[in-house]
Amino acid sequence: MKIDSISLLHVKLPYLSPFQTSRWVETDHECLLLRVRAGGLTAWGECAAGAEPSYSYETTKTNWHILEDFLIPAVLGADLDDVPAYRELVEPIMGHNMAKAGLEMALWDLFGQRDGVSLQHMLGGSGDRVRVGVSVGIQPTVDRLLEVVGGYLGQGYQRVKLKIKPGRDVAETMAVRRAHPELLLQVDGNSVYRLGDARHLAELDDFGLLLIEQPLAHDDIVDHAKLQATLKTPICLDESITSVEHARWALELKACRVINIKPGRVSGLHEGRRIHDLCREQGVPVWMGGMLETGIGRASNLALASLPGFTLPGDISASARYYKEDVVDPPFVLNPDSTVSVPTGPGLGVNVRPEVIDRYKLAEETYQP
Ligand code: SMG
Ligand code: MG
Repeated sequence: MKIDSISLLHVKLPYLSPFQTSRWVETDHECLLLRVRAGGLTAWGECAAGAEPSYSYETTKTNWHILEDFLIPAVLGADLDDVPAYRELVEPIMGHNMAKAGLEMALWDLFGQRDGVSLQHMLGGSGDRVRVGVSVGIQPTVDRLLEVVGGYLGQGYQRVKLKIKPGRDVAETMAVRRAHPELLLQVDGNSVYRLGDARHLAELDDFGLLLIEQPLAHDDIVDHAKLQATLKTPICLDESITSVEHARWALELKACRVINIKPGRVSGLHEGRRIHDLCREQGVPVWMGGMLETGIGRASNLALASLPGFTLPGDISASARYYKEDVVDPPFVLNPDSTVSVPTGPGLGVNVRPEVIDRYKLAEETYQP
């Protein structure tokens, strides 16, 4: 298929409230959106990287550089008919998974629209809705945390993830568990702990958690294996898993019992599905992570999360959890059973609102063959 143009749109959407993890705080969602035009169709993608290298080394600026200088020229110079051809084309480019995944998302959308098939169908997903939860950032006080969690439960979320860090972990988790004895509850350390914290982290074993997400360093599956051996609670790896090979190594080493899949982190939906397939073969549960995406990335996450191995609720909340207005219409809403519906239209199946993107746009550039 001949591509007519690819545009990069750098946007910055303010969050309704700041999002604080163990190591950084975000007040806005900065990311690159991609618009691909071909054969009279307009397709969209979204890169998961933010303004700062805090979750990953990638940023909006590194995404722009890698897309402008390598990925976009490669795609504009080729005649691609499917995603595997794109994967082969970008394989020699090392790293920069979020940049690769953003363009791959737009190509899935394009090929889906061309063939009149939904992304869910292309990926092999099924069902009209996906079980979801909400990720709650670190709050100023325990009372405020209980209030925020209570607010989300009132909205219908049935699974809560708490961000934790040293000094803000055991007491906070205990307070939420005491207030909500039956709640599906999990915590996320975002790489802030070290193996020396093993005894302390074992105190979390008392709270019936679904999992402890990425307690140790992003590149360390060796100490995660040592830690998992001392904990009752399953460890779930997030930052450490950037490919299906990493997933295989982590499972072989018994570094985790659950894996969180984020298409951006693993270079795209294609690789995300391979990790799903590997975990399913081995009976390891997976769930869909979140990067506080706009409705474009959210539609993509929902399609992949409808595959059968995604047996735990995803970090895929309603648009109103994050933004005053979303870039898609209609926005994503929470169903009363703590699910979000999977789009059914061709490709991503969302209506993108260019006027909203324009309101939050910092820069735009279009590239042609
Ligand atoms: O709802 O998309 C969401 C947020 C989910 O907590 C969430 N993501 O480490 O899992 C994680 C964090 C990374 C956020 S980085 C901006
Ligand atoms: Mg995480």
